[in-house]
Amino acid sequence: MSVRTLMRVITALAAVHASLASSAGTTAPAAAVHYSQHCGACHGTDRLGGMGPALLPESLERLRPAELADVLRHGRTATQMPGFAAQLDEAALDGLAVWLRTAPAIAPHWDAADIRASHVVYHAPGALPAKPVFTADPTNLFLVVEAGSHHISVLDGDRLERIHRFRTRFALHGGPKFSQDGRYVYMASRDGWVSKYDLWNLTYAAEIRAALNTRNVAVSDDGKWVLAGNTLPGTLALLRADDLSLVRVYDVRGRDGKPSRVSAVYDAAPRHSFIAALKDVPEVWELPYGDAGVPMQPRVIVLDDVLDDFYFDQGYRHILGASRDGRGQVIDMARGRQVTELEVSGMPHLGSGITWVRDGREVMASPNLKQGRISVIDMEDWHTVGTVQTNGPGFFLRSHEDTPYVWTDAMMSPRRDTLQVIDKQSLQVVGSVTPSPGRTAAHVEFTRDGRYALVSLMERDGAIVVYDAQTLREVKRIPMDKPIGKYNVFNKTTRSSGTSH
Ligand code: DHE
Repeated sequence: MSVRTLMRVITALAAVHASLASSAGTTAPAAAVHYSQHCGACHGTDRLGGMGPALLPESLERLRPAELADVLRHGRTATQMPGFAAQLDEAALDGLAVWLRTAPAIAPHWDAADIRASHVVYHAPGALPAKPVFTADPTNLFLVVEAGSHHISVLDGDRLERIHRFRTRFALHGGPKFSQDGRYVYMASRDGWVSKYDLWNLTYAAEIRAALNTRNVAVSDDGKWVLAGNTLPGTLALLRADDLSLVRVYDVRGRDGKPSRVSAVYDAAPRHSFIAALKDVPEVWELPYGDAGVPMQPRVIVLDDVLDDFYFDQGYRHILGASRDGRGQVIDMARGRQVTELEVSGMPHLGSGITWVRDGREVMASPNLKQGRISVIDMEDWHTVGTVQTNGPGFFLRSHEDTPYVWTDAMMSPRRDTLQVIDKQSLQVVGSVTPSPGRTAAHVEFTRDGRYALVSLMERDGAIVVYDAQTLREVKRIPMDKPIGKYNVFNKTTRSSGTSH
């Protein structure tokens, strides 16, 4: 056993001991014992994950209490997670659920040495042939993230058929990011794993655990760098894109030293920089790409307010941001300051914003997480040119240069089974599709020619439902296990204005 492994075991034992000691007189000691008896082998004695995902409060944030209770009792289908209803009584299971949502007495630690120790290179750069092993057009592939059992399906975008399916790390989040030639795709899991997958050879190239909890990754358009934005700990991890080796960890703190989680990282290709949005301090960081071996120093833009959600114009000259109290602002990247306020209401989900040209002017729209309305904003003078009433609050908005329509969902409302189709010029709802009544449908992506729209039926026995983007008629269904997002190589690498980047 190496000194590092020994230290980890001692820390894990100390954590169990501390949680036993700190909670004497409650059910926590029993829960800690149950954890080490039943969970530790797969999820790590330190709760940081192993064969199973990390079980820290941050990792469980998105699981509703009823869902956690169900998983503890009955396990998860199509995974190795068993249920414990036969071994533990109700009180013990409830106690375990509470304990899992409580932060460990000793804060989990993940530094540069931990990151480097997690690094695996499956195929060294240049080791595999630079030629696809399949006949489909590699620029018109779709990647579909199936959250049910943590897989990605690779679809041929011309024949609309699955050509491959592979297992991913637990709970990918954020869009996978492609290299410019479309050969490699970089993915981040909520548990902090960054994976590089070789799409031409259909195999993983490298992986590294950049943090214990991660938001997303961005890839520089020169193909050299990957930046991971993390929430536990609050860091940015800069990786070399060729083998994912760690270059540098930035401890994220405001000017007053206050630590911050990272909301998200973006590649601002036209500016040759990364942009990191911070969650706990009113700052945005810009990190110019450096040459190999030269770490990038952040340029700090100080804001009036912490921004919760962001949209960048196509040239990355402006950031449109919304704060938690619903205030909107436009920040000029060159001047490094707010230039105007933005008229917003409800909670616009600017991260899912898109742009198109209307009456010769560029306009932008985003779904709203709290209201059934979409505001359309002029990108030159920032005034609201129109508001579209929809079925209810939604999460994603999508279009394509070669379609006259914008598609929106209402997945945060009782009408979560229906997507509405809005005319880009008249701003009127002109149609709708309901793939399966009563079942959640959201997230659209178009084929590279804009002819077909692929919709996710986000259920365990779900599907990708393909629609003719002109007639709105269903063309086919491809069964999937809770498909969430889907990503077309061409639309992403050419930065189509109808999709996210
Ligand atoms: Fe996401 C992208 C933030 C919850 C599915 N989500 C993003 C991005 C951000 C973000 C900042 C852009 C990063 C990128 O693309 O690299 N998401 C948040 C949240 O703050 C929120 C509300 C709470 C949280 O716990 O993080 C949240 N997101 C969710 C979900 O519950 C979703 C529906 C299911 C899930 O898997 O977590 C979800 N988010 C997505 C998807 C994208 C995404 C599918 C990529 C969209 C795209 O098409 O590019």
